[in-house]
Amino acid sequence: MEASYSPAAIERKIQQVWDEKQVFKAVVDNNKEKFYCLSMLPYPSGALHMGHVRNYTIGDVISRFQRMQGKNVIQPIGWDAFGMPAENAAIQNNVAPAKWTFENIDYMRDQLKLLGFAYDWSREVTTCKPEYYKWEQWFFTRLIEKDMAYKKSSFVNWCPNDLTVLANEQVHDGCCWRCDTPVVRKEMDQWFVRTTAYAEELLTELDNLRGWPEEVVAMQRNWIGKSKGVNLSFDIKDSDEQVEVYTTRPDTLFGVTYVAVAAGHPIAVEAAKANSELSGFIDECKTSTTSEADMATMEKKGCATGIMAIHPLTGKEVPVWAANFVLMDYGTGAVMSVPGHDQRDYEFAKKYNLDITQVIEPEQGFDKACDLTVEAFTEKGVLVNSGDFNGQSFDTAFEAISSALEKMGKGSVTTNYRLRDWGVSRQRYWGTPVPVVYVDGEAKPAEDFPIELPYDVVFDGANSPIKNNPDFEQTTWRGQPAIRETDTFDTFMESSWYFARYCTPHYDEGMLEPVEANYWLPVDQYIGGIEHATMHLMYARFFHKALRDEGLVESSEPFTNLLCQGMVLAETWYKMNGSTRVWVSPDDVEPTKDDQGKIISGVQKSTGDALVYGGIAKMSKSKMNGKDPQAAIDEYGADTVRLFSMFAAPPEQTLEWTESGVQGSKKFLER
Ligand code: L3U
Repeated sequence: MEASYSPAAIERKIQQVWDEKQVFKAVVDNNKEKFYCLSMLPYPSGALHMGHVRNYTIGDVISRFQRMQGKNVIQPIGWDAFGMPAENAAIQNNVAPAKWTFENIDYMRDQLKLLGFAYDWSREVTTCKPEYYKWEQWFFTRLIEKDMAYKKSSFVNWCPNDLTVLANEQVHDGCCWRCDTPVVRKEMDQWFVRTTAYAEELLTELDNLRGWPEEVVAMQRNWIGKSKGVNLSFDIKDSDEQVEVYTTRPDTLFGVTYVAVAAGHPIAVEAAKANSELSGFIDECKTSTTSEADMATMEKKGCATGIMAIHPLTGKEVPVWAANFVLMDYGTGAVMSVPGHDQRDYEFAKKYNLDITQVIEPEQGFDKACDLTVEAFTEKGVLVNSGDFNGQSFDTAFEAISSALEKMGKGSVTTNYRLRDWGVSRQRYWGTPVPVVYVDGEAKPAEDFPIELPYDVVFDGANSPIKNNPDFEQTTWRGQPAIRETDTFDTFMESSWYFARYCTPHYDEGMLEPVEANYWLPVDQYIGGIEHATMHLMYARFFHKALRDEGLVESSEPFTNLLCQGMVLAETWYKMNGSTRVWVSPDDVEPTKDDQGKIISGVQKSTGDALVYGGIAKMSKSKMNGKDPQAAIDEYGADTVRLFSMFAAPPEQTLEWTESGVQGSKKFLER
């Protein structure tokens, strides 16, 4: 019968053989070397994107190559299944996040199978299942016990639309990265993981990551941001108080003309009691951003506190200003301002008419002059206007000035990192419940795992259904009544250790079975997008070290080699509707090309409308230029899609999706 030869029937047959034989399950032969190949696990967003296809095809080809080299290979896959998209879908379409997530997983799993990737499905991990996250909860309580996790009240970036905190990196131009709502500052209790305890190790081991792209290593180094500097204090006039500041440029100390403190600094807050202008300014700062990128570009504003600080070396008085670009939870919440040699301080001084003093001059032969009527001179050079230190170079002056401060008991040399502790609390529902209970208001690490997130919930607007919910909140701890924490973890928690769990996915005596885990780890080849160069890859490196220090793994780094695949691009086309561009799918375009094959114009097939060519861009929903992998598979078959993904560009570079290119791949296969 014809039906039995239909593509769907053949697919089913292949599927069946696949499921029964589990041909790609890793069988360990002790005489062989191991190879752990891992592509970043997907969010179950609904359907595969071409970017996934590319990422996973690269991983599949590497695995196959290693298998053919005779190695024991594992190539696992799973689902990064918690997070806000499931909740937003729930709020919009009235479907429970769990149902939405599991249905998406089923659909996307079928798509991965259709593409013929040789995953070991027996290792599939789904991070929203209690059998997975209960170990994360257990581990977090271990971190609390070791003082590697703690609760602290702090100012956070708050998205009033999503009702949750955002990491600095999730704030783009002062707005939420997901919904574009302006972010506000809010003070609240948060759970933190002490990533800074590993700052030095995270930095030094970058030198050993020779199999990582240099670009990613540089981004990590920059994120850790180690600097050597001096902590010093300014006495406050007519008071016993002092202001502590940190500087990497003690050589410019004689150029300090004011001290800038955060709006929340105790000195500013105290002074504001008798100063309504200052208290108004402090209130205004409470609603502005804390993102570093935004700090750099936003308008610098300040307000004089009326307080004078005393320069530790010259004894001169300098005014103390409250400024919106200084953050209370960053360093000491105060900076010494050297407008002659720092551009931000310069702009602030110009705006508020504060003194600008030159204390550094360019070294002889240096190609840049110092002209303080135009801008600050920020290079290192030779000291001037600096008393006994005149004529000294940066290094000499660093030593001399810091030891002078040390002798007076007014300063000390310290190392500082830009890296912050990782705030892991989210106020949303669809995440791992933070495993903490409160007994008479006191936080206690939970003792029974999992603390299950109820799957069956009803949404009331954007509020988390486990908040103000007695069924979830009320519990006991060692026989006493207790209240559960209702915050959940940042989803980066789950993706920080999934690669380890894949080694022993069904082990139920502990988080990891050490023999298996140590056999497979570290991952030999990791493949994923450059968008994870800092947060995910830093958190995973941190977690691996924390797992090591818990005695669960022996290695110190999780990923030996890293490949960041390039973007998938496609043509964009639009027509004008008044002054707005209406994007049209490239599939619906009949282009006209010149002799060289260059696109000149195009016509929309479905309407006959004239179109404008918008160039090549990353596939995106907004530009309508995403090619649905499913449509491509249906049209050309999985082999063609895979072949094209691998051969149209080197893995690290951008790949331009063109129908003619794909047709060429198909012809090649047919031959
Ligand atoms: N779940 C996370 C994630 O990014 C990964 C954790 C390890 C934190 C690639 C694209 C992406 C990533 C162009 C896309 C992998 C979509 C999974 C995905 N990808 N493009 N999940 O589902 O490259 O870089 O978003 O390596 O449009 O596919 O992506 S994910």
